[in-house]
Amino acid sequence: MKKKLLGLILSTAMIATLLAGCGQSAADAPAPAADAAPATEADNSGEEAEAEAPAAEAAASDASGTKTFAIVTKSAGNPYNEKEASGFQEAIEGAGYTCVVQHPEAATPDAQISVIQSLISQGVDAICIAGNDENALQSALTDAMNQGIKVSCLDSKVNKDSRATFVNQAGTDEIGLALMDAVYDLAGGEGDWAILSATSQAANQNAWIDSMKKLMESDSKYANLNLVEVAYGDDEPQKSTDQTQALLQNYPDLKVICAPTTVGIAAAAKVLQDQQSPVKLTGLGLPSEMAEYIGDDDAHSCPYMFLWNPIDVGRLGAYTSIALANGDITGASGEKFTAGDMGEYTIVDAADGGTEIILGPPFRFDPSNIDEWKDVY
Ligand code: RAM
Repeated sequence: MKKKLLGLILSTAMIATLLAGCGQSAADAPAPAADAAPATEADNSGEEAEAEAPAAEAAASDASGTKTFAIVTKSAGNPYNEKEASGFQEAIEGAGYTCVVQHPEAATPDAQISVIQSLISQGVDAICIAGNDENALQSALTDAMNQGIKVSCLDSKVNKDSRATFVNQAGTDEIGLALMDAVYDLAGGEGDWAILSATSQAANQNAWIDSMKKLMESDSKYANLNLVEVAYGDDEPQKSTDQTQALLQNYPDLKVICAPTTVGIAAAAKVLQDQQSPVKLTGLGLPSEMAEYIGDDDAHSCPYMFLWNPIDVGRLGAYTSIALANGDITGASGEKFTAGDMGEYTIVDAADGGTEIILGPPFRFDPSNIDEWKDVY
């Protein structure tokens, strides 16, 4: 039953990926797949993740020599992570290898450390991880690398000593600028605004927030904007809802909330729209979850938002893992490799002294294109 469900998810993800393509241009977007609905909660459960492990364990020790590639997401129950994993799995299995998908129970480093330890004992060939903390996984990932496992990260980076390279969804400052300008626009250039983030240790959200803060300090254009609080919803829907309500209560002059997390923005969108709040919302959201909240009028809470294709983040993570495990790349800056049908990518220097591979620019979703994308991812 689970296999059937997984098959269905994979085939819809594959259709969606083919339709969405690696490019992010809405102009090029063909009609979206009607059945590419987001995965259900049940599909994301930790139980599902655990159910994957024994099969992979068998495959990892398979004398046929088939390589086994693991993806470790931030946590179970997050449709973004599910889509990322589906792209990874599609590319790994499409290349004839074995895939292990692990969604830790919570978005914490501790939950990831036990998953990493179990993958080391299974003898997987590569681990691609979305880090729940930049530094706390170093010891576990170093153990993995010492066992010959190729370690890379995607979505949310671990520090440069804990990885060969990092598959970054888009340039960090590019995302920071897009979000900052959206806040500026929606606030009318001045007034109180707040951030609703994921966990306080999430490297990706923290990097985007730092980038926004630096822009506010360095560019007088943003001088009249007042960031009142960075709240943390921990990528949990209920906590994100509670934090949004607290922001509305504590800051009566609040004009804009920016949520650089798909879980946070969906929760905030519902609170604002249900309350018919005049506070406007922007950030990073999944079109499938945000379509009902995107609109220019008072009845909608989010005029526009940004994202990239999470399925493609997973696919690029998979092709990077394969190239590392096959010795085609080491993760050094300047190396090039072919990421299957996604084409050639070049590894570049990252700001933290390590390296990264950038998928592409962030894409803006608004009333003009949201219907095209809501069934894709
Ligand atoms: C959430 C996660 C993920 C991030 C997206 C934008 O789903 O925190 O790491 O990339 O939002």
